[in-house]
Amino acid sequence: MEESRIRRRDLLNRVMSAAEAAELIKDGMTVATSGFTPSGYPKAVPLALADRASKEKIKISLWTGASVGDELDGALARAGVVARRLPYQTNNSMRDAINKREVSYIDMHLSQVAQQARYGFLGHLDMAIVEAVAITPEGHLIPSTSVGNTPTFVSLADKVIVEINTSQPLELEGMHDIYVPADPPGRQPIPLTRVDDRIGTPYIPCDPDKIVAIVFTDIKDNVRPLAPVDDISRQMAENLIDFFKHEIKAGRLPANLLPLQSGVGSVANAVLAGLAQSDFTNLEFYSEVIQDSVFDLIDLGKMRFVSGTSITPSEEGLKRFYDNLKTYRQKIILRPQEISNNPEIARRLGVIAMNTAIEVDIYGNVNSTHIMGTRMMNGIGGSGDFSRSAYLSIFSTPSTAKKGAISCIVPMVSHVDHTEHEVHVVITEWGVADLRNKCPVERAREIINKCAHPKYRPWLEEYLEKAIRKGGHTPHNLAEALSWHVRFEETGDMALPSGAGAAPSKEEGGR
Ligand code: 0RQ
Repeated sequence: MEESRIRRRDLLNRVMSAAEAAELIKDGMTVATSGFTPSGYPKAVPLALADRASKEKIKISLWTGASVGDELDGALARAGVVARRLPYQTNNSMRDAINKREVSYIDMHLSQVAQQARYGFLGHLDMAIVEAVAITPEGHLIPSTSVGNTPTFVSLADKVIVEINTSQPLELEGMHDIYVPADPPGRQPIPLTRVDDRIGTPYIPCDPDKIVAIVFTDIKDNVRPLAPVDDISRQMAENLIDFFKHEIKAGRLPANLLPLQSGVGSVANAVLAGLAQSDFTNLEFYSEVIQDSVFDLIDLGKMRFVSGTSITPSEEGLKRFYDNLKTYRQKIILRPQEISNNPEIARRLGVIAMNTAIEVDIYGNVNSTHIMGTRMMNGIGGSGDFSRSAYLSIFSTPSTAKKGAISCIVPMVSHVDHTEHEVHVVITEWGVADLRNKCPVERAREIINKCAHPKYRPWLEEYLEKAIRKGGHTPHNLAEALSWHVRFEETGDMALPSGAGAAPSKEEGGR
């Protein structure tokens, strides 16, 4: 077993227990790990580190690709080990610690993390902890179910701990394509013009002298369940597909669309599930996360090729991926997130970016990160990497949240992640607002009429008409603009204008 996973013999003597490897991490260090959306992150060493923190004080800065599993973010947050964290997370314990400001969180565009680390913007990197399926005879690393920022972390770190995960099949070898661009002023165009182009190596280059510990583990990726596709998500998916058909008819999209990018979460998965029910074929995917519905599209013969940085399935999805690895290997490439999310490539390929909003304002500004403008949910993730460079940038959200008590269409978003300038289309279960070639007031009418829940429309219309009377290119009543959020915080409900009726029930469109 050891020889098939560690093919360089002089490294065999660096095999040790997770507890011994965790001892190599010192108080005050910056530690970067593999892992992207609970896939391919180290598990045994972080758990051992959390255990050690119960006996001695240890604080680290933690960098990852994106979100990682509870063995890493959860265990370390609960043990109070993390002082600073970047660039993205989805873990309850980590989220709590961030919102209590026990952890300083730097919420970053995911494509920019590796280059900012190389530019020296993020400080010195002491240690990289990397999950791998094997080490090559040269000492290079074969990643597992994600690539993320690992190539850059390995090249920058003083030392590397490798976790060989035997639950990750050796057949993953060959699925990765590792390419790291040179930094300015020497940067060249990335030589990728098709979704399935291979431009790099199937391994992560690593100086074997940096490898200070090798730990064996068989802990599986702690993947997240996906909510079943509900009526609201199904309706949003239908609206999206109608919109695509309309664009094809108008000559603005080819019959097999353009390479698709899709965000994380249940809404994004449902939207893709809708494509599986549609007539589209020969689709291509140039995205970061590869969720269950992508496997459906491959199995149905509707997806020609998929490029991403991580396999992000549910538990059943992961089993299905392993069971059909031979087939999926032919159709999927995993790249560093700097390449999967690269704005240069998104614009060259003409990606259709489909991401999810927490709330959208009547002018098209999108909040994807902050609940009520203050509490961090996850982070901007890769959404902005794609939205600003996409051929078409689409944001979807149910029209209401919290069983209808909150309207997701508001006069002014309480935090801005994606501005009105990069949001082309907004979709809710009620319809599609096409914001292209529209001035602010035209956009506002389109969003209110097509996307807001009918019970909130009168109040939004009243807001807009009053604001228009005050004047300006983008009319607002600033004193009133965020009053919905204030009212929700005070009463637990967004109070409606007189005569607008009660907030919608869940059946009527709340989530
Ligand atoms: O709260 O879990 O307490 O019930 O927000 O909302 O409806 O479950 O939606 O799972 O698709 O996540 C934007 C967060 C949506 C996600 C976001 C509450 C709602 C629920 C989650 P509960 P849903 P989803 C690629 C791209 C940014 C990163 C990104 C995200 C919870 O898609 O993190 O796009 N995106 N990356 O009740 C108060 C509102 C609300 C609200 C929803 N208006 N007010 N609460 N909620 N709307 C991937 C990567 O980058 C890795």
